[in-house]
Amino acid sequence: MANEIRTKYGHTAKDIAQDFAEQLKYTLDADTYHVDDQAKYQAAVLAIRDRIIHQWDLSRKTQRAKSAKRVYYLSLEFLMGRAMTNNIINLGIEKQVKDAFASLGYQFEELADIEPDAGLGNGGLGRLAACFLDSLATLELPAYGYGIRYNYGIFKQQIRNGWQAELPDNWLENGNPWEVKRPSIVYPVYFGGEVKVIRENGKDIYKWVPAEQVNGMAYDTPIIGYGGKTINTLRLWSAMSPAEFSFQEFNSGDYTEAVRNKINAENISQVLYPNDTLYMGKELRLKQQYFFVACSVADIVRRFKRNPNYNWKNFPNEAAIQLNDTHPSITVPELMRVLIDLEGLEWDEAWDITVKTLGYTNHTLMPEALEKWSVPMLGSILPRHLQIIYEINHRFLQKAVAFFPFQNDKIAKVSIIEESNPKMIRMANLSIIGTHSTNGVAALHSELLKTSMFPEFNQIYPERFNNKTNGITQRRWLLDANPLLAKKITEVIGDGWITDFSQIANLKSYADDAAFREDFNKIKRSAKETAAAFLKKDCGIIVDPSTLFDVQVKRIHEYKRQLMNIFNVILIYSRMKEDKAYRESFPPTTFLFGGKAAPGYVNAKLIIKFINNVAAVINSDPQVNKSLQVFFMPNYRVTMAEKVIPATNISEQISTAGLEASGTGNMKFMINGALTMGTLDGANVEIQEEAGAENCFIFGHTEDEITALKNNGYNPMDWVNKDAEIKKAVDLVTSGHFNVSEPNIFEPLLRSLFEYGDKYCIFADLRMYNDMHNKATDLYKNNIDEWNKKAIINIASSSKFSSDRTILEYANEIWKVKKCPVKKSK
Ligand code: DL6
Repeated sequence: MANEIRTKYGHTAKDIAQDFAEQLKYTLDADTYHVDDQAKYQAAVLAIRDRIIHQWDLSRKTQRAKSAKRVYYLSLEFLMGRAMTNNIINLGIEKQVKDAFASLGYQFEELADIEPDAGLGNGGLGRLAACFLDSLATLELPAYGYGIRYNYGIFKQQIRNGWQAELPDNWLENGNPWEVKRPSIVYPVYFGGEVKVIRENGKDIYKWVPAEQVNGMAYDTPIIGYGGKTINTLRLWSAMSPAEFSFQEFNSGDYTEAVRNKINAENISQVLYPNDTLYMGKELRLKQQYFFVACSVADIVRRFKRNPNYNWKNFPNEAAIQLNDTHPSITVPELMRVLIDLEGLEWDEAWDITVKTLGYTNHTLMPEALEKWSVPMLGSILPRHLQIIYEINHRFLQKAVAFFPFQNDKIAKVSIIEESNPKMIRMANLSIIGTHSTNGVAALHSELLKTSMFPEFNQIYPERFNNKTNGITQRRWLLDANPLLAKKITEVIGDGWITDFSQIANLKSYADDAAFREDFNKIKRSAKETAAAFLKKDCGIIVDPSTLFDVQVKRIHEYKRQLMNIFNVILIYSRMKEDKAYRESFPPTTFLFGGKAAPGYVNAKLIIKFINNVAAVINSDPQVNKSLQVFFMPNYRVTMAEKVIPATNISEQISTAGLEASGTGNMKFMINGALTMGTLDGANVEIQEEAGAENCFIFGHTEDEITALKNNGYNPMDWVNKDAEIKKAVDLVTSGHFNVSEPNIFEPLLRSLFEYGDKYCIFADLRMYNDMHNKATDLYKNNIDEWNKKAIINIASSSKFSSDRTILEYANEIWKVKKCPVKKSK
């Protein structure tokens, strides 16, 4: 038996090829001759998955045997992308797998290309969660990611006549061979009904009598640490109707009601909400949040209670629960409910446990993104939780009054309840009050949380506020996404950087090595060719790999200022049209834009249309199109990022200072040797600190200056009128030059700029931006060697931006969790 297992799950190319053939034949009932691509892909995944299962099981058993404290990362979003290449790299079987498929006449890359992106997230917050899972497993920290198994991930974006159209992302259409369904791990989740108070032994007992039940079933995805030792779990919950309920109705003849209830229940995990920075207040969204929180808390409690000698006092020593933004913040009253109503603890003890167990990460400085739930709605869906929230608030306000005597304005600000009509529950306030740690995601952001967003809370709980600058995993974003650069780096500094990114600093001396710079140049060129081939196949865009690649990829949002970027392109275009010398001296450049707009965000969608219209005019103008090309790449996603980022020369990070919490795209570009064109916002500040100001192109008003500008009555027209070139560009736009056959379509954008005061201060920064951009293109054109030197210095200075560093800080300072090494089985 043991021999049989070793043969089947061995790691040689031959073992893998044999397993692949068996999966095709016995699991999928296909054979190597009559087989479609989907079956090939499924069999490939299953053959790889077979090599994960044993170590995965061993990881769980080891963590359990050692009673290790576990991290539970609760997130409504996990933007995982594809798993295939990443998994075989982390397992250390990349070569064997590739050889195995080659021996069968298949190209590994073609199989890998069949995998759909797991797009269960909107952008930064969801992708951060994915990077964190990779780091947790690689650092051998026992961890679970908990979220929702949406049937539909982030929509697919098509561009039709320049406009964004949204298509459903049915990513589970062909099943998901990576995941393991756990039919035995199912929890009931209740909604609605009422709370009865029963007096027992002189004590009030609260009994929630719900009106509705939904079940949550676990689906597990392995998260493989690099080296394949620790394999953690991403556990996603799928909503199901509880059979007993619908059967009752079915049997009593109410078939339609039974079906309706089933559909309502399953709706909960149907689709990811496609908004990242706008809180919508939808009932289904609240149900999603509670659904996954209730299942996750029940699962964590079940695991804790497996120890027959459990003692609730130890709960915070065994579990650290991190709330990824306020989306899972209903955990605060849910844990209190479980401890008090189900486990019989007293309030004070339950509160102590709750606060010690939970940590909260804030990801935004945009007021419109702060979640607030109306009291009547929350009360009708979660009546017991509303009671608990009121009690938390009551007790908290007694404390707050001592800090702010006779300062009702401050008390009103820190209250969990906003006294509006209807009253609203502020989830950020609840999160700060109900957890022991509130962190921002970059130094500037964390500072602004303390000084401008939550100063009163900082006065009450100064010890709770801290910073954890974001990071990205170098394994996906360099080793996997940029294999040639990764190989070159390993050649000169060894492969230690893969798991210890501080070693990337050893690359610094190579910035002075002419041969290395030359190699870097070739690698960048090759990455551009790869990106060009990808874009051609993926969306029919033809880019010229010999040009400078200037890239802005991220969600489309006014504060991220894609509009300022395209205005800069228009400045370049109009100058080229008039100035032959400039036209001839400008290095041929391809401006690439990518990103999704929230479907209901009218101005963001108009920005996409505007970029496309400007692109159409420029790309078809023979006077400029040799040197200037502009493209909007449809359906930007993790897989596209993996191709485009390694190919980039200029990384556009140009948000209005004080508004981007951190950014993580900025870090991905940096480790791939792009130079940052950016404002002093989010983690750009730290990128500049690490790389040195001379190796970045930083421009624009600082956060303080933006505040002062606004306080002094900022008027964009003043800035336009004092700059003839900008004025000309604005006139070109307002004259309809980019929408000749579509009169007035850009009116709303122009109104937002000139009638409603250019909220994001585009025209205050545009001149500095254009000047800095010209400086960058000049350098690229006139001294590519110096450019490459700066690029290498950037890579060598990027050690801080590894999510390994971020996770170690969370682990040591917030979670207090330790490594739990798992022995690697053969
Ligand atoms: O922390 C991850 C990421 C940051 O890098 C971005 O700067 C920030 O915009 C993003 N926030 C969100 C939306 N958050 N909310 N609410 O995605 O988080």
